[in-house]
Amino acid sequence: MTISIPDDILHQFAPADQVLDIRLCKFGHINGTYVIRTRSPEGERQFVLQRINHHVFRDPETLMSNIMRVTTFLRQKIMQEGGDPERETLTLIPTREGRLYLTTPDGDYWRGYRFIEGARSYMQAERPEQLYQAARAFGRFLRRLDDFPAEELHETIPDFHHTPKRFQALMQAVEADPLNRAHEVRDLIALAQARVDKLGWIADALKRGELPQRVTHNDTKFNNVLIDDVTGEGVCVVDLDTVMPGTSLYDFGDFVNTATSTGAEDERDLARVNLNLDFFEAIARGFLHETRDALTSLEKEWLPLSGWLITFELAMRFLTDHINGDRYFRIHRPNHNLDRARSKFKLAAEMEAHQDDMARIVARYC
Ligand code: ADP
Ligand code: GN1
Ligand code: MG
Repeated sequence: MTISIPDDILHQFAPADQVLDIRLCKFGHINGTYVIRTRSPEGERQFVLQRINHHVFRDPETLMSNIMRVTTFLRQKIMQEGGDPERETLTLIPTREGRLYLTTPDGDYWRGYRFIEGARSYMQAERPEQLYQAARAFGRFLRRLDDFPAEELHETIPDFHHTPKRFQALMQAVEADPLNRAHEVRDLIALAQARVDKLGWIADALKRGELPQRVTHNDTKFNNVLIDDVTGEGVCVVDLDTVMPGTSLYDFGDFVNTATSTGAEDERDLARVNLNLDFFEAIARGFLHETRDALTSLEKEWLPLSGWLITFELAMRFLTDHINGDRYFRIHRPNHNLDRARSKFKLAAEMEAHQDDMARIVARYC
């Protein structure tokens, strides 16, 4: 399929006559990501062009200001540590007019990033070592932002990981039931209702000030880390739209959620969806390698359960979107969000059954 992007958009980031080809990157569920290859007198190069989903991110301007501040801060930190700021953090490419992003007359928002060469992301891990490296990258991201004033960042999606509010949103969807889908998913709704008392512990502890507020990534999916082709290290954390105040438990929990299943996120054969404890161990080892000295004892104590909570939360989010008519997550087939929800509820059940194993593993690396 030939992809075309209007010249007036491309032109803001590269002269249109230098564009060799455009590839669509299919990894994400939210934004539209394209890799543009160009040829100029200086040679061939690539850059990333992204259309920000402004239905999901309602205030792109403050979002972009978060990203600018965080990447500038990271660049300094990386240089102090003797690292390579061109590869270890994202770099925004300003528009020809010197802006951080482009707004089109139809109300779309576009931004450019330097392409990080010699690295790529993967949908699913093949070996525990890859997860160890990716977990280290997310842990390093958290550690490097330890002294960034979290309260100065905007909340790009309010209450993003507020699990009880995610439950309420599910109940509202069931109540409204615009496509008459709720009766087909009664079993899943009942699963969520049966655990309503177990959903608030992180939100409540944050409110009471028992957990430190940190700058967190909040979307720590395995494919949001670029893995170096040669060294295998997690070289750069990408997808910074949800970087905002949060807790380390969101980032650890979400990574466990996206990376420990033996099946795909949308696997229909639930017999294939089990918890891979070797993968979990690699994640705990990598994350704690970077964050052990920074985390409080309560954060460490709750790490094992955070995986369950964020998995359960995502299961409810997929189910909510299915009932609402697939308005949030991009789908590629009918009932896609329902398949994702079933797979996530199964993974969460596996985590419930293996809590003791997970706690034993985390304790080994604390
Ligand atoms: P989404 O919000 O849709 O998930 P991402 O920002 O995660 O979008 O981008 C989608 C994919 O594009 C990433 O998983 C990664 O593989 C790739 N990617 C993003 N930014 C870069 C970059 N600067 N260099 C190389 N690859 C990138
Ligand atoms: C979305 O954008 P992407 O694909 O990296 C979602 C995450 C979910 C994830 C599930 C902003 O992430 O919260 O965990 O899908 N991002 C947003 O695959 O909602
Ligand atoms: Mg992504």
